[in-house]
Amino acid sequence: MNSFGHLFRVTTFGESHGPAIGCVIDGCPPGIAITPEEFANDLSRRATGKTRHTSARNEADAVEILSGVYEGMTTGTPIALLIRNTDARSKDYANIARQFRPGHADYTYWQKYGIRDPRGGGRSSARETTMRVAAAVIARKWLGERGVHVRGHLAQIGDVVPVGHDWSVVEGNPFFWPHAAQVPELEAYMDALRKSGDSVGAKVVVEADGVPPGWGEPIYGKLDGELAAAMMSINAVKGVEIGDGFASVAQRGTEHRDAMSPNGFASNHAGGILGGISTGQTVRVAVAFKPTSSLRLPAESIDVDGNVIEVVTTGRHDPCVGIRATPICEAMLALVLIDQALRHRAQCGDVGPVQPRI
Ligand code: EPS
Repeated sequence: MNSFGHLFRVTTFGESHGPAIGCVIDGCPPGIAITPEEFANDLSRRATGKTRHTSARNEADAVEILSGVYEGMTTGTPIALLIRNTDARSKDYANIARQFRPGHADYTYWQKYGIRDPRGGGRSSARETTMRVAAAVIARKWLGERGVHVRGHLAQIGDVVPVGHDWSVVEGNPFFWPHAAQVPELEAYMDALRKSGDSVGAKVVVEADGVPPGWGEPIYGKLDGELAAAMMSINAVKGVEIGDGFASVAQRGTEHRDAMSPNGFASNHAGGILGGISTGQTVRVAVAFKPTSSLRLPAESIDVDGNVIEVVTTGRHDPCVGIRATPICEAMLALVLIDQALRHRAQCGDVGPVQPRI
């Protein structure tokens, strides 16, 4: 399955070291103004090669719009976006083409298909997430015109957590970190980690403001259910929380419930979703990323013939893939929201900022 969404349906294709990656967006509303240049900012936020803390692969990530846009406007027909791969170094993967990296999808791809493209992780590479971010640029424009805005930040690297929170500093450092005073500490942490050859996990928090009450299907298409599936579809994700998430386990009902008054809710433990439907509050999602599995530190493993081997991964890899995951999680949040908004409009007829029905 390489398609995502019901009405705003995104299909991605391509491998890390193939000639190109791309997507087709079907069901996009007509009349959204869009130019190739508008993709650059979000794609650059996600890209490798921008700082020493991510993989050194340096892709231009230039978007070609092949269809669905006429005179700078979406036409309602399928939108095809293409990005050519220009900086793949497939020789880095020659030694491990028949080996499995512990913790990597190359083992399960092999078990499932009996064949895999080992170059750059093939289809399992984070390279694929480029197209989700590209598709979400269009989704975010449509949502923005309706007062819905998505943003995110890194909320943990290893055991380091933010000790302050200021949205205005998030875009000003390479970690999407919400507390500027900690950035030198993170730089030193990542430099030491990279030197050691090891990797580390991370947590991303994304939020959507301006979501009106009512988006989400009550049973099988719950907004939180689709958000969990969307976030879990990102490479290296091992956990998703909505609102207070796993902290809810230790809470009492009197603490967790969000009191209501004519002025709105007094708190937001629910993360903006009740019964699978948006409440009108901020939708809040936290996403856990595992440590990257491509390591130059030797590990015991097997090859495709079942022989015991010692695997060493050379080449360019992220020591913490979560560092550039904030734009990807934002993209998935936006893609779920536009799809749910269109479904809500199809069934209930209203979309956009509405007054809570209380
Ligand atoms: C990746 C390995 C690296 C990363 C890549 C993801 O690729 P390569 O080994 O070809 O240099 O750079 O990520 C991207 C290129 C991207 O755009 O996200 C991996 O092992 O998943």
